[in-house]
Amino acid sequence: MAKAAGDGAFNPVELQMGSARAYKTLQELARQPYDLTRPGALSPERIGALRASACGFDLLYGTERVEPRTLEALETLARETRAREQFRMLMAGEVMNRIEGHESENRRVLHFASRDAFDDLPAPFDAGKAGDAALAARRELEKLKKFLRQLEWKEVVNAEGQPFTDLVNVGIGGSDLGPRALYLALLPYRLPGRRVHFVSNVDPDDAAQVLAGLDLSRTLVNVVSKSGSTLETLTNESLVRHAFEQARLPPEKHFLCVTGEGSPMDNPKRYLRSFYMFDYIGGRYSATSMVGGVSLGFALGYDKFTELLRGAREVDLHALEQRPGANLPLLMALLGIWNRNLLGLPTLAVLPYSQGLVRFAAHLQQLDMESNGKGVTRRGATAEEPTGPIVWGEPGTNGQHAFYQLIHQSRTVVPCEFIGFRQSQYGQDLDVQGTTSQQKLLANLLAQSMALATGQQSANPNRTFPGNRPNSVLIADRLTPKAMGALLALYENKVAYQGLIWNINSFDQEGVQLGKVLATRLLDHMTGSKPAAEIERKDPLAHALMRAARVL
Ligand code: G6Q
Repeated sequence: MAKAAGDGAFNPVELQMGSARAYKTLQELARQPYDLTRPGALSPERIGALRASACGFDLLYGTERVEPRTLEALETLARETRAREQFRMLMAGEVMNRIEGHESENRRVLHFASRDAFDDLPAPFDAGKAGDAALAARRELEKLKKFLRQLEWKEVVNAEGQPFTDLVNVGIGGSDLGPRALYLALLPYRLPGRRVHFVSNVDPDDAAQVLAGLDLSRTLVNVVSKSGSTLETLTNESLVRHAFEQARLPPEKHFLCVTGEGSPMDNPKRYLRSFYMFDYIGGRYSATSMVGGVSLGFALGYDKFTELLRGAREVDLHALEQRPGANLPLLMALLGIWNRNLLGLPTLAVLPYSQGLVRFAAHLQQLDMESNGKGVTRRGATAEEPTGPIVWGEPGTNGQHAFYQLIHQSRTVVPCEFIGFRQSQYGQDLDVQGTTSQQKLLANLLAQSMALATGQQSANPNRTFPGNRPNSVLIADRLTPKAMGALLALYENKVAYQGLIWNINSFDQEGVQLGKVLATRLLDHMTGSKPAAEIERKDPLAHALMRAARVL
């Protein structure tokens, strides 16, 4: 393959998965992938052998369509594309968010630094160009710790001297999905009497619904926007500020903000406290920065929030693991590449058997699809191979009663990633007809995984299920803050590994700009800030849009 395979310094953008020798081997193997439906194909030995464990999670992948030679070729692919070295370059602060030879973000990728807060968990290499990011993260964490203590010790209270009970997080995309998913996952760990609410949509009903029923006098509002210029967030901030003004409550005593230093929102006079995030942290990777830190810290307290960071940090360090088959995020990435590129399966269902993870698939949808839904390589060329899958999912067992028909029998094969926990979060369970609810939940998870793999033959064609539906099971003891941090980082690092192997930039998001620009043009027209005749003459697309807008 191109230059890359040589020793010493290499330019990651020159790595092409398609020209790796291992890729050719994988294409050969993909002509006859392991048949999970064959009698005895799912032997206990196989289930026991195709298993990897790290950071409290076990990955069972005997139900994927792989065998030892597939795994060997996938590992060789990782070596040929220098995946681990590239990952280390990310963590060491190299400028990896870029497209060579074209205008691009040209940034480091250092969400890892937001959890580099533990002296007992150092990186096994010189932090080099990432050192400043870790220092900045620790500075923000200190600010957060102080603020949370002030809330706890009632040094920061409302005008009547009462403690704050509620916090409304105003933000969208990466400034909403991750924090929301993590908050919902960790509800049982909340401090007594603390609740967090989320407003994201520019639909005014979102804010109206959240604000109804809140005692604003005891509510903090956390406005989160890295750019400080997102239309939805600024609009919602105005709606919520208006509600406070109507209630004769001074917003600057209730409003917090998380934004980029120097952004249009960086005006500490308007806020009770301002926290910062940085250009080297992408929105969808920002849940462990102050973007998630303020709302999660308010809900859980500082110590529990740092447990979450510790779980993520342990996984980041584990992601450097060299031993073949032992690096969990890399293994997940490689199995995903096998399904996506070699077996040609375009979607991925993430199915958590955990009510706490009710919004986790929504977060992963953004994390994966915005990162790896790319058609251009880091050299600016058209990507020759398919990249990120369409990610979707819902918690089990609810999903079983909804869309599992399709994943069992449709001609569209959907790879599935199951996630489960041995124990429930609340521990409130009962033996009903000989088993607990938690046992029923886990039995369903394992049964679905096996059923998808093996299928079923029947004389009745309508009761025939073809099987060979690749899937894996990720399992841990309990969904704690630490486990949540680890799970989050497992997926973040899986997505990053896939992008590195595909040679795409997983850290920009040009594709979300186009519609935004058009909407702004239409709004210009609605406010009359640009004469209609001028728009019609100069901009045929906006002209067409205005025609369409007549239905409004
Ligand atoms: C995430 C994206 C995007 C972003 C939102 C909000 O990676 O960049 O979802 O998080 O558009 O942006 P702001 O935080 O700048 O308001």
